[in-house]
Amino acid sequence: MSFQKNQTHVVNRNERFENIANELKPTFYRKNVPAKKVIEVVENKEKIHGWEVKPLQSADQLPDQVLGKGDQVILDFGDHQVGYLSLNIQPVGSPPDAPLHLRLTFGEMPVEMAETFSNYDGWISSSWLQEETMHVDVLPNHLTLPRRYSFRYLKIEVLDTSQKYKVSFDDVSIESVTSADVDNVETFENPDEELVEIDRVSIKTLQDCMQDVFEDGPKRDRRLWLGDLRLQAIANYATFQNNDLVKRNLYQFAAVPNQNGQVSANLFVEPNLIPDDTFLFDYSLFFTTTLYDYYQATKDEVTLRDLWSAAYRQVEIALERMDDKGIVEDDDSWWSFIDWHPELNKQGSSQAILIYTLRRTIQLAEVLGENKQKETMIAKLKKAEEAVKKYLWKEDKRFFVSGEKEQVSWATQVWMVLAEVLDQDQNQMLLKRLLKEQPEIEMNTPYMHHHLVEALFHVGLEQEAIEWMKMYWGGMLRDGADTFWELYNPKDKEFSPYGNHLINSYCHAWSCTPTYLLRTYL
Ligand code: RAM
Repeated sequence: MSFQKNQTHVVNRNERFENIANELKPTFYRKNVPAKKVIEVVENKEKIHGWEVKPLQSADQLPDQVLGKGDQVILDFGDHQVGYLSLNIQPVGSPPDAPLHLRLTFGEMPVEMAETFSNYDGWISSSWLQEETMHVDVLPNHLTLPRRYSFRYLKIEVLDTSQKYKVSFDDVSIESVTSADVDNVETFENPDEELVEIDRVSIKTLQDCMQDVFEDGPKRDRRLWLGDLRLQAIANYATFQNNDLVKRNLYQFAAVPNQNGQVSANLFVEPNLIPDDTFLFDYSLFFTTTLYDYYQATKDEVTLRDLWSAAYRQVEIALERMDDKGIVEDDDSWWSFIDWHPELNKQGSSQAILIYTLRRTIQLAEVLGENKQKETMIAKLKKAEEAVKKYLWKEDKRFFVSGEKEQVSWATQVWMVLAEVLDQDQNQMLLKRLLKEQPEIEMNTPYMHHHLVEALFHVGLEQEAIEWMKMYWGGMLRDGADTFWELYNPKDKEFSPYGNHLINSYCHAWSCTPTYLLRTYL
C-alpha cells in the first residue's frame, strides 16, 4: 500500500460554504471521569492479542503507592474515554533535587499497555501511538496534558527521580469530551440482551467519535473521512440527531473541492479547513449519497439546493471513468476504497456504488425539478446497469465478477445487491449463495460487514442479518470491546492493513452502525 500524493492538486475554496460550516460549530459536552482501578496486564494466549487485564485494587488506594526509578502503575478508567488527562504528583522523601522523568502511555486495548511501542514496524506513522515522555521540574505538581487522548488504560512509568526522593500519584482523572447529546437517545427495547448491548456499544462508539466533526477514530486518524461520515450520519439520525453536525461536515467538503470540482476523501480542520490530497472514487460519490440521506432525514431543501451542484459534479466525475461498454475502468492504484483487503479488486463494487449513487441522484434531481439532469442520469443508469448484466454477471459462476481476472469477492456481491441490479428474489438468492459458498476474498472491516448486514435486511433475510451481527459485533464484545473497532476479522484477530495491530483504532466510526440497523429494521 502507498499513499496518494497529488502534487498538482489545487483547492477551489468556497468561502460562503466555509462560513456556513463555521457557524455550525458544535457544542461540547464535558464530564469529569476519575480512574477506577489499578490493574495489571498478564499474558493469556486465549485472549485477543494474547493479553488479559487483572484488577489489583481500587484507584482510591493509588496515593499509598510510592514509585521510584523503573516503577510503573497501570490504571483502568472502566470504559473507553476521549478527553484531557490531569493528575497530581506528590514528592515523597527529601526535597526533590532533580526533575521527575515520566512516561505516560494511553491504550484503548490491553496490548497497548503490555507491548512496547518501540517494536512498532507498520507503514503508517508511529506518531499515532499515544505516548508522552516528559520532565516535571516543580513538585508537587498538578499536571494537565494539552493533547486529547482516546483510551481506557493509562500506564504511568517513572523513568527517574533521584536517590533522595520518590513520587506518588493521586486524583488521576479525565475531562471527557463529545459533541453528542446523549439525552437525545431513545431507549432501544428488545428481549434479546445481546442486541441491546450491541446497540449500547454502537452508540458509545459514535459518541466518542463525535467531536468538532464526525471523526473516523479519536485515536487515529482523528479526521473527517467521507466513507465514515456517511455511516455516522445514518447512525446519528437514529440516535443523537445532531443533524447540524452532518450539515456542517457536508458544507466543509463542498467548501474545498479540487480544480475539477471533486471533493477529497478526507479533511483536516486545524489550523483551518484543509482538504487532503487523496481522492477516492467511492468516497467522492458518498458526498452525494450522504446529502441524499441528510435530505431524507431532515427535508432541509435549502441545504439540498445549496449543495446540489457539488453533489451532481461528483457523479459527473465518476461517470468520466465509465468506458464505452459502460463499466468503470479499473487500475492498480488505490483509486477506490471499498474495504481494507490486499487482494480485493475494486472494479465491481465501484460500478455498483456508481449505480447506487445514480439512483439517489435521480431522486434528488426530481425533488429539485432539475429535469434535464435527471434525464441525463437516467440514461447513464440504464447504460451502467445493462453493462453489469452483460459483462460482470457470470451465469456459470452465478456471481458478479470484478477486474480482468474476474475475481469473485464478498464486497462485489454485497454492493451489487445494495445497487439493486437484480430483482428482490434474485438478490435474496445471491446473498444466500454468498453465505453458503463463502468466496475466498472476504471482508476485513466493520465497514464492509455493515454493508453485508444492510443488504441482508434489504432483501428480507432478517434472521441471517441478526445472526451475522451477533457473530461479528457480538464477537468483538466477547473479545472485550468497549467501543467497536476499525478492523476485525474473526479468523485472524491480529489483522491490520498497516502491518501492525498496535496502530489499529479500537473506537472507530464506521463500526457504529448496528444501532442504525437495529433501530431501522427491527
Ligand atoms: C483509514 C481509516 C478511515 C478510512 C480510510 C479509508 O485511514 O480507517 O476510517 O475511511 O482508511
